[in-house]
Amino acid sequence: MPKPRRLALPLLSGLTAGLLAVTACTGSPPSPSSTPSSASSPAPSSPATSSTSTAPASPATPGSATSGATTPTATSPVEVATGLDVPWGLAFLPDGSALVTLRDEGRVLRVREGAQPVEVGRIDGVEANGEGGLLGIAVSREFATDRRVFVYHTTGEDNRVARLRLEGDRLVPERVILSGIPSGGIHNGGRIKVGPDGMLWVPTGDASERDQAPDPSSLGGKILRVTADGAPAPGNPDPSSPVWSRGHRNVQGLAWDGEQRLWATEFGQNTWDELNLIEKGRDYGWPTVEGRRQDTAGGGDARYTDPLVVWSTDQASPSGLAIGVDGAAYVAALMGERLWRVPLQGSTTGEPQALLQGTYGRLRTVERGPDGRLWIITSNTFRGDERDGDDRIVILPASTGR
Ligand SMILES: [Ca+2]
Repeated sequence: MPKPRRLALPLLSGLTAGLLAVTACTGSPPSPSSTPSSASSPAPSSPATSSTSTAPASPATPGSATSGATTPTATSPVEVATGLDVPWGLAFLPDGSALVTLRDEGRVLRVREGAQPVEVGRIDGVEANGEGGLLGIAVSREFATDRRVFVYHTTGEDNRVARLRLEGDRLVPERVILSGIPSGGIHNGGRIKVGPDGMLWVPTGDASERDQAPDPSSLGGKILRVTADGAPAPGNPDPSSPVWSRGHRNVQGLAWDGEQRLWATEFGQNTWDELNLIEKGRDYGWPTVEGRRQDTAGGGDARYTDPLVVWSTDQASPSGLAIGVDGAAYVAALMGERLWRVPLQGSTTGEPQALLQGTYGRLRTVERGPDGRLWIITSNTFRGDERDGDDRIVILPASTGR
């Protein structure tokens, strides 16, 4: 278990500033590959890539993160929090601040650019265990009136989703809305999001019991879609079930593009990580298929839906996912220690590009803020090469993702 840590001041030393250079991998990516139909498609021109590769970040100076002087047009990354122990989920409030979960401590912080993070609550019943603990967090689309916040967490017996209310800077529990999601030391899913339809989307993992993924009666290895009360959402494939899609191993990234298509990242086992386009009622293949059907012995069954992009697991381990203002998918890679940018062209994908390689280490989370800038969370305090100031939350320059 990671050692207990305390929240620290934003750390903006020269050493840290040296780590802030935003780099883009301009060489040919060695292993990610798109579907045959899209592999030959040229990537759209990418101001984000060209600008980040040619305009290294200027060194941050003490006080810059707390002065509030940084504007959305800034060309430098901004550290908004450092010294966090396994920060995991991040969801924005209407005022542009973010709620952030700490997996092992079971705490929720409110993080604002230009201010110190403050604790807004601890979640009852969290039992951190391996990859389990307090994971995803989501904010109601009607937050201005209902003040609702949802969290996904591991207990001693399951994973579950709880609903709370944020009153001022205090989280007040309401109730558990969904329970009985299989849990384990690994493969807990958990990156909940409120969709454009206002429903709560809940990606789960197989909790290392792979046969749960295709089983429609299990909540493991699924993407679930429920109401704010945890009931199966209207329009689900089976009106009596929360299951939207199945055959997933461990989904930890969900995001919708501008046409409201749902994309999801998924951890493979030993060979292929995935970016999937999620469609209602589909089976995404696990455990019969890892990656694409053509790459899996005996996996050619047309019942299974292939991913649009696959990476070798050491290049990705894709956790968070966001769609940038530029319409591209941004994937936070843990083992791959980089931010992947995947151009999206309708329902097909262009060639992935690696950003931030060698900059921050393992990346757990990426989310698009209300002003369009991308926020990332590092994850070096868990299975990583921990460096001074880890783990940190960084807002990338406005040019990244545009
Ligand atoms: Ca799959």
